[in-house]
Amino acid sequence: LTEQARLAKIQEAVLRARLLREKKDTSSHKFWDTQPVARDALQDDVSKQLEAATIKDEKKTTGYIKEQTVEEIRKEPYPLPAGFEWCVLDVNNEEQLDMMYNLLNRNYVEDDDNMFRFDYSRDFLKWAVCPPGYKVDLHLAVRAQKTGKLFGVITAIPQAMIVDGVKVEMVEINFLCVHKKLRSKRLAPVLIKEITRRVNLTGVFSAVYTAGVVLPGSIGCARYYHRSIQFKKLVEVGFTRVPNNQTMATAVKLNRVPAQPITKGFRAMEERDVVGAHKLLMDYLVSFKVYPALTVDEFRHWILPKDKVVNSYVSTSADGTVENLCSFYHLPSSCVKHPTHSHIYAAYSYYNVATTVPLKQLMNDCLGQAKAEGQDVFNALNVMENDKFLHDLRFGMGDGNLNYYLYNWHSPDVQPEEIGLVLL
Ligand code: MYA
Repeated sequence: LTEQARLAKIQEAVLRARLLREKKDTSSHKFWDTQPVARDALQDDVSKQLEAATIKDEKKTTGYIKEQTVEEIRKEPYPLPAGFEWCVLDVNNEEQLDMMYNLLNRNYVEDDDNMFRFDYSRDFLKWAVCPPGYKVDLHLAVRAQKTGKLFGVITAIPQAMIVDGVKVEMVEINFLCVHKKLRSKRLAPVLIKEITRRVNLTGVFSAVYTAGVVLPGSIGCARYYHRSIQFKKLVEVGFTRVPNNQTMATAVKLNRVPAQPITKGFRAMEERDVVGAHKLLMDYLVSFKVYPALTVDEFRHWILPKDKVVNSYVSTSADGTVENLCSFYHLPSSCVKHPTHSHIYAAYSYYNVATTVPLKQLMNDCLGQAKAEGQDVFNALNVMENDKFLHDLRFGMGDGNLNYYLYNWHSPDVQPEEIGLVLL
């Protein structure tokens, strides 16, 4: 590097560091401080930042934070508090699926005002935790020894990731949940340590996950945006409000979506599209810093339409080449306190690639389909190229951030538009 280029790089690194500082967590964490996740080495002293940036520039920024072998991994499960035991959940067994569903339905993620709580459907849970190569042993739960009642859960599924051009075998962690009655008793760290041990025994040492909370190990932070579809209902449940300069009638009108798709040949994706759509997506994802290395089978599992779970649409050229792809998954939230509305039906933007029409047009068609599928709102993160349509298609910025994390893998910090990954 020339001296000038080197200085420019350092200045950029310092600026990024400053911007990231607000988002990063520098407080002490009894559990996380013991784990192999990226530390936030940001310091107030600018000269130290410069030094750190210079060192970082020369240091390799990829690889394991802690090198391990399967032989070194503890063979026995971690101990649980008296009265509790480990179990695994076979979600293909209706009774066990029900147990998982009920724990999450009553105890999983809520908004800051505790008005809404995620209500992942049973079919969704089955889909989410059983991709090709899944292991029942990694659908881990804690139950009461006497009653068999579930008090905690955490899941891991296999997923190779590409991070800054390097392919890494990882797992995706999701559905960490502790029953409300057992909160703040340090059960979460035990669940995390035990799933880590089990994953390590399969020869995998890194993981990817997202969370609303800010913890050590974050590599980037995205924001949720919301597009009202059933505006009136969303006002009734307190999800949104009529803007000061609008009436209900104008707001409803402004939030209309196309009744018919504009994109020529737009239709639901089918098995015959899988190979072509997989190529289209993987060719597209290459331009991002973090994305899943999906095999054709994994792609088929994640994207082919499944009633009330995932919808996907394509358009093709005359010879059947898939040219455009858009998709969303279904994640309703229970309205915790509302007397009449039980749920908000929400579609979440998944993977979208537009090559022959503007992305904005494709996503507008996608909004129309979401409405036809009974959705009240369409949510999207500002990841990938989503910024290209959020404003024009009337998405409003939400108040929730979603932090992206890597466990035991060095990664550069990524901006939302450098992230090519949507977790469920
Ligand atoms: S994100 C969804 C998380 N779930 C919810 O938000 C549901 C509602 N909340 C709950 O059920 C509980 O509040 C949970 C914490 C279970 C979240 N990720 O037991 P505690 C740390 C990681 O006393 P509780 C998702 O599913 C916290 O900083 N750590 O607390 C991805 C503190 O540590 P430290 C978290 O409130 C999950 C410690 O836990 C989270 O009773 C990825 C306190 O424990 C969180 N979301 O229970 C998990 N929230 O003192 C990591 C709190 O150090 C996977 N904490 O600050 C890592 C990779 C593992 C595999 C590796 C393989 C190689």
